[in-house]
Amino acid sequence: MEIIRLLLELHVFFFLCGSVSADSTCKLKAKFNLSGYKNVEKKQVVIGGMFPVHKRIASSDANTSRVPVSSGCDGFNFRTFRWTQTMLFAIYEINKRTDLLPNTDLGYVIYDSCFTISKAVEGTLTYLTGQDEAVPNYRCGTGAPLAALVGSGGSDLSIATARILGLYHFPQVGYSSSCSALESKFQFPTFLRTIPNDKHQSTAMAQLVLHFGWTWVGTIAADDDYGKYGIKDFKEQVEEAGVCIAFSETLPKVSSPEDIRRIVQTIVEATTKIIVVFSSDVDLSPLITELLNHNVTNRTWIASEAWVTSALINQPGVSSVLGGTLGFGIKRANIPGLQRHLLDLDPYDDQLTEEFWESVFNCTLSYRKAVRQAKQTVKEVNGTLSRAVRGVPDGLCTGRESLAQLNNTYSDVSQLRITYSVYKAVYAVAHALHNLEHCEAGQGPFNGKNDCADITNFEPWQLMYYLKNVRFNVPHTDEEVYFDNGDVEAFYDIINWKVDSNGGISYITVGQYNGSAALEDRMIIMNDSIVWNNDVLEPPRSV
Ligand code: TCR
Repeated sequence: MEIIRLLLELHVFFFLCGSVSADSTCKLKAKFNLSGYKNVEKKQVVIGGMFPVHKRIASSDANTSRVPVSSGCDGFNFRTFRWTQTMLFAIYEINKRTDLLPNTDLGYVIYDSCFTISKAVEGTLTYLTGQDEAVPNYRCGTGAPLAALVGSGGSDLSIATARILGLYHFPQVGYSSSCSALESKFQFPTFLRTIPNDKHQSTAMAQLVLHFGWTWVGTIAADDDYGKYGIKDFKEQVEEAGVCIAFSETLPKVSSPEDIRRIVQTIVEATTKIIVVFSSDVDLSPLITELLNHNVTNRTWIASEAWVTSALINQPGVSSVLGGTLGFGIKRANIPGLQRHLLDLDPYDDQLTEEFWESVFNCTLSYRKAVRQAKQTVKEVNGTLSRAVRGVPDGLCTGRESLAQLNNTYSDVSQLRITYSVYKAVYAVAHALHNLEHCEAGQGPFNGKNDCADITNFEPWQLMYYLKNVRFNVPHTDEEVYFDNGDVEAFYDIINWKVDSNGGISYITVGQYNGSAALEDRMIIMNDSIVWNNDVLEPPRSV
């Protein structure tokens, strides 16, 4: 029982917080010296990260007669685990550099938000307090300073965490929270992001619809801030231009087969063949499965960025339903060295990596667990224990399996978009810290005698100043990043799903959208390169 409790708790503190150091009053323990070099003189700063590595929290029993525990999580997401590893990769890179933070090592502490607001809030409180119990307004007295939080995943999670962090003037850099509501600096004073604000994407979608002269469209939104605001902004703009909305559906957040069946019914009965979907891939995938079961073809889908290149949606067989999809993707990049880093993963690094390994290879790393499972199956089969389980049990893995041979979205580096955004977020924090560290006394920005901050003991609002004003070029791509009221430039690729000869789908870039260009120059689209559903070359008509 104790072990189960411990395991459940570790989900939140999976990387480092679980390893409580006995010798210190501060329970938060970060991993340092990632670069491998020994430099005892180096100062240390911790960056927090939050990623939705699991897709949901496990349903808890409603038993109130025993001590409640934090819920466990289910559904390992390989794509978001790649984002997590990218944060580590960026930190490795930075720690190796001699021109960026040469005298300071970055450590990290990472939380799994399990795609759930309550977990994100729990992680934020833990992060702020450095305690297992969530007591805000307490920071580790002795430990290295906490710099900023990179996260927390979806907009609904970031809205929750940014409200708490804002209270403590603590900076947060979002890599995938794109909802327009987060632009309000009045409500979210310390939130910045490296993903463009969705108001541009909604405008781009509206322009796309008007470009093709579609007059009837159906909309589907996820039941969260991302879906609701995205579709609302889209609707306002198309309706103003005279387009009619044939139906507006909302995808359920918790599994609900009836709701999904109802949405399929609506789609089948509607006369419009154009459907705009603002949703994450996780929330959309049950609908796609059901549409496949009902063989609902001959529709043109307009995809928001969160599912446009998702392997969770682009499963074998979907081409009949989703071929010809048009959607928006944020800037893509190649990050040299990242794939090597992803493949060189050590399964025993931490609890989450172990879980990743076990789900990817469908095995267990623990000899004991394998024996226990084998016993269980034997028992189920013939009611008695056999000797067979005494040898090497089935399903045990060695930890030396090769990731390279798998065709897993985790190590697929062909569509690094949110991944690239994570990379930029970590670099933004590092550059801000660098500028903070290299402030010259007498020329610093702060009022009072100490016009510079001290990297070994700074206040969160002092780092916020530097983050707001940061301007840097991203390694390998040379893209210039800076924040304008917390937002970055809105640049999108317009992506078309083309069915190839073997029935698979390839993503073809058929245009671009630049939110900061003059109105008439914003969208460039190559009409002739677009392949529509059922391979026709003419855009569908919406009636
Ligand atoms: N913004 C969404 C979440 C999200 C996402 C993704 C989730 C985006 N892109 C890709 C999974 C995969 C963009 C939000 O909630 O703001």
